[in-house]
Amino acid sequence: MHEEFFDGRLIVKSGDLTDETVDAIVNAANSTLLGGGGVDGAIHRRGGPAILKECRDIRATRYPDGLPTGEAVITTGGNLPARHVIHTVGPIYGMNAGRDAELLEACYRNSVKLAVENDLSTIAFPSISTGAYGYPKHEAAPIVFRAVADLLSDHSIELRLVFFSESDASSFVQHCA
Ligand code: AR6
Repeated sequence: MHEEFFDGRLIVKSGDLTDETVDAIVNAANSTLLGGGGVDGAIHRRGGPAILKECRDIRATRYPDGLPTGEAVITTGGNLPARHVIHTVGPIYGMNAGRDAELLEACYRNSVKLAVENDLSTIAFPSISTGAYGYPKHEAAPIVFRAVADLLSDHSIELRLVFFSESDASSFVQHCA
């Protein structure tokens, strides 16, 4: 599926995030920045070692204790069609003293902030935290939609929300309002 909102500036679709030809795709990483499963694994597999090398350098120089939840950093896209990867750490659902929604929203906001600072204007997101990190998809949907609506009104950017399955994408559209 493929649905457009806000005059085409938001695309909600199903597919593999690593296929997106955009300025940046966002990685649902963990605080180690050293890879993992899910979309993180797919990005590093297809993007190649240049991404991991930059992540290691970021850990060594800026985040020796790991990237905090809700923050974002940027690397090359390596061999991906996307020019860059923005790595953010979503909240592990239920482990943040009631701050899950705030932290999920921060992932989207800080990723876009970093993109804009780097003069990037097309950004594709996965459904952060809704896999291994257990965020219920119907609960994440309105939080993400509101965050994205605010970001589109504040910046001249184009956003894509890329869901792995057709049913995740249509469930998002059903629950986002
Ligand atoms: N393209 C688009 N969406 C995908 C893809 C893909 N190639 N692969 C998975 N998804 P997850 P999280 C969807 O688990 O919940 C990793 O091990 C998936 O269906 O990737 O933030 C990290 O290293 C789900 O809806 O991320 C962390 O340790 C969504 O992406 C941890 O998992 C997010 O699922 C992060 O967990």
